[in-house]
Amino acid sequence: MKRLVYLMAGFFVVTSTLSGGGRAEVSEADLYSIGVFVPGVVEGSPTYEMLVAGVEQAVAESDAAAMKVVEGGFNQALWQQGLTSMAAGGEYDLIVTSNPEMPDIVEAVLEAFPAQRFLLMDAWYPGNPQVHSVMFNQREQAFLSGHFAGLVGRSGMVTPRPALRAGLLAGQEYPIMNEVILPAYLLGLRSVDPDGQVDFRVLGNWFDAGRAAELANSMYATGSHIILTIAGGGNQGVISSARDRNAYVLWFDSPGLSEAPGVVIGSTYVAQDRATYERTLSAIRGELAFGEAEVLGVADGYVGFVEDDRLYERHVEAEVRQAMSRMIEQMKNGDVYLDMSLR
Ligand code: RBF
Repeated sequence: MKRLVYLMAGFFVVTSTLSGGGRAEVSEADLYSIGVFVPGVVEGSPTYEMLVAGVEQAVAESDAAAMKVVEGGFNQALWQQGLTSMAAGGEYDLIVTSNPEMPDIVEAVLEAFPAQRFLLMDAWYPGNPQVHSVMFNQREQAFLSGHFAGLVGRSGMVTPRPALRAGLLAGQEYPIMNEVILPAYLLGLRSVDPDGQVDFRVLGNWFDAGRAAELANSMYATGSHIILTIAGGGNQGVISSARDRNAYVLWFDSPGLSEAPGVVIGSTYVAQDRATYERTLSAIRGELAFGEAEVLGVADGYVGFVEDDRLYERHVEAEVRQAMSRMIEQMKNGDVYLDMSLR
């Protein structure tokens, strides 16, 4: 049984999740204590929802752990302060968080609190004995998205057009977005149409669905048949724009076809929930290798494209699905490999 407590603490909303049952012989002080820092808010953000779910599952499975979720909110200038106060309290055996920018943000916290351990998801931080990090091969993930966008653009699902144009909406610009996701998405599109172009737009935040809808309207009006949306709560604005125009949306990170059946027609996923669950459980058991940085991709089964969904069969032409399966197979068996290192 789970007990959820919502508290307002300064600018943070704090959620405590403690397993209630079967705890009689373990006192609070003996529990392995986990603080989850969400850089943003949980709701509407695919990677953060999976992050919290993964830790919850690990805590539920262990009879010796407790967790608390701290939402850092959308003001990024406050995140380091939020993490510092979590570490300063000395309350947590482990702080779990997720974001490609976290390595820079935790740097000072690591130095100030050398006993504090971190599990950084969706981030790359090798060689620090306080940190275990897990990064997903988003080059593969974005390539699959672009390849699918190209296949759909050349199918009977859209009116024929000379050169393909596919949209990408990002919450903000950051190195992984500009140097990995955007170029790999373009590469995937051009694997189908060598003259394909990506219309890249930036929302400027991770919540404004109204503004996201305006940007999406403009992208569809200027020829994009599909938009890959990576904009947190802004994603809902892209869906409403696509629905009005009978256009298509591509989801990222969590299986998203049921977000808007027939509108969200393709979705990649990263198994952030499973990866977080597994690493957190290892940490609780004292088995997690701190100092290690992992990169997980398609061949490892942690990055993929959703095929086993009836909505996918219903709304995507068989030829597109078959071509997509062939590409996924080539990535699984290593014939197609996209290196995740930054360059
Ligand atoms: N993704 C979300 O879904 N919601 C967010 O609030 C969010 N905030 C982010 C803030 C920063 C500074 C960065 C670099 C990324 C953020 N992301 C957010 C993106 C997310 O962590 C992940 O990188 C993307 O979903 C691509 O996998």
